[in-house]
Amino acid sequence: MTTEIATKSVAELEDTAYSLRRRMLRMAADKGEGYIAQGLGIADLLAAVYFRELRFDPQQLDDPARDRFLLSTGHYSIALYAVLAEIGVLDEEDLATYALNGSELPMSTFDETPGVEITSGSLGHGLGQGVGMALGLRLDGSSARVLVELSDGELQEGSTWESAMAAGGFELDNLWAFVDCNGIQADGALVMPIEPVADKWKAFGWSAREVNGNDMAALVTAIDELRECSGPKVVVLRTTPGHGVPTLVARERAHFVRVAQDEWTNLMDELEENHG
Ligand SMILES: Cc1ncc(C[n+]2csc(CCOP(=O)(O)OP(=O)(O)O)c2C)c(N)n1
Repeated sequence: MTTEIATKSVAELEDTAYSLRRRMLRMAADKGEGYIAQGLGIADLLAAVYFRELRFDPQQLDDPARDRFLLSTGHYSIALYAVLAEIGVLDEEDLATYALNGSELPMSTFDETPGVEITSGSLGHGLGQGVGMALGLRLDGSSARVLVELSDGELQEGSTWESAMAAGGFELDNLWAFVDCNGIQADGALVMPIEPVADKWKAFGWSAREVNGNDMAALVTAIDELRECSGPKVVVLRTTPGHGVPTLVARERAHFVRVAQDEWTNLMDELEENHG
């Protein structure tokens, strides 16, 4: 039995995204490092997905009728753990073990962690897995949907476009993609030119919207509009790595953040100061 987990207003979702960012900063501070900039960038997406779109019961994680959220970018795990704690699937104490040896919360996601649908880390596979799940669900006559997060870096991988073509060709109404276009990859800016992103998805038969992924009202509107469309749907999110924490936004190399212990307190102060 699936449930609508919650339907929050834009203002409430903004507060939820702030709460997710606080949790992420605490996790990174405990560990002393992490992929925090990307996590802060997609906090708004995770708040909107988990508190407005995804139909599933956190008490029944194996329910075959649940909507699935796949985080293709395994290294963004810190963001997924934050939202899983927010909905009560993970405990507060679990979060303090982020990326420690032997932890249930590895730095790249593992499907044995409660609430985590796929193991990731090797990029470029999430959309293909999503297509397979969406096809399987359709064959089973299920109304469950598959929502896949992926990154702009993954748009440089052929497997992503093979999957996009298959989804368009099979007219998968039950498949969504959310592309985090944060403009960075491991060593700085994106290596390959990927624009025009939305037009490429449309060419493969997807309905597409492009929004500022850190503007909750715009994000929610895009999702609402796409829900009415048939076939696969994609939201191209222009996000800012480190959103909410100016020092991280200004940081030239934000792919992996490691700072001194007292500096984490300053980053948390900045997040609080910037919360309207
Ligand atoms: C198939 C594959 N190639 C390379 C890597 C190494 N790697 C880890 S994160 C990363 C950056 C990828 O960029 P993007 O997916 O856009 O993520 P972001 O820059 O937002 O962290 C790379 C290349 C990987 N994990 N998987």
